[in-house]
Amino acid sequence: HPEYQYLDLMEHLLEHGDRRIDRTGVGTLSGLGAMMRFDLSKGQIPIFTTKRVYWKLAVKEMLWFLTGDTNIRNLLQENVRIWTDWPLAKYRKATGEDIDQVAFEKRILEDEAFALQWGDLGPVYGKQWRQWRDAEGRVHDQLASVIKDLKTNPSSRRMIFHAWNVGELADMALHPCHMVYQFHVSNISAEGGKRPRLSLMVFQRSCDLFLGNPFNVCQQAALLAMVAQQVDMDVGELVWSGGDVHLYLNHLDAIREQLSREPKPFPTLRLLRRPASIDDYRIEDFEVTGYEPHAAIAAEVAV
Ligand code: UFP
Repeated sequence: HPEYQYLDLMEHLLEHGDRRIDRTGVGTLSGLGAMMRFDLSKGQIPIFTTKRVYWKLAVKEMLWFLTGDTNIRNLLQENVRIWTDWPLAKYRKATGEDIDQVAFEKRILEDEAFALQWGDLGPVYGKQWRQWRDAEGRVHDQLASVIKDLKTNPSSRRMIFHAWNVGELADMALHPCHMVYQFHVSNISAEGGKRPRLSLMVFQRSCDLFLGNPFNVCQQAALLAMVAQQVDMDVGELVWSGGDVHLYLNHLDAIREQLSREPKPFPTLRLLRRPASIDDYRIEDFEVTGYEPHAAIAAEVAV
């Protein structure tokens, strides 16, 4: 079962990970360099099954990246709360006010001026993907360029979008974790005849394997499915690669529990509609069937 790539990586780090301090102060078991490959050509989506993954949240986050937005307000409107920690910490530090997360989110939703001042994450993923500003002030829609290349020059080895904009890192709530996306098309021999097949490789420089990775691979697979649909190609493989892959020390019991479970088959993803462009997808377009995971396992995010 392909999920063993994930479980084996966590098990390896439990046994051999380097126990070290990290930015958050929680501490990790860490290693450098990992790869997982998921063959998605039969319509599967890698939503891990050894604990319940809230895949709609992950796909909604991906749809939010695609809009180019960087404020948590639109995420909260979709009931996605995974980015609140950072602006909340910033707000508490700046004002000294001991506001709880629910009250902060309520204010972001109800008060647009407050959201503008306190809800923005800086130039994170969406900004870089859709509006990368270069030294001359020109704005680049990297995702649109990739889609154009896929349609006109699919053998290109330059179909990349990238979020590590060095000059803007200091203004981002969190430096990009999944930072490089590279597309690749197979079945494009000169003889033709076969339908081209689109694959995606992602490089993620830093990965919280227990909480972050299940989200990341399923949203990346969703992106691959959307782009393939837009360029009329079949879906091939998702190749996920990680730099600093780590287990937070406060997740270890939860991870041991997860490792004791047997994976079940991956579910199937179907896009119910063919939107006019990559900008027009909605969460209702994603139909996932056959997802029967083990129970969820809760754990704290390191901020
Ligand atoms: N992280 C992920 N996936 C993500 C994301 C963050 O695993 O999509 F945004 C984790 C990785 C790391 C932390 O544990 O968040 C980021 O911290 P740092 O910037 O110090 O690597």
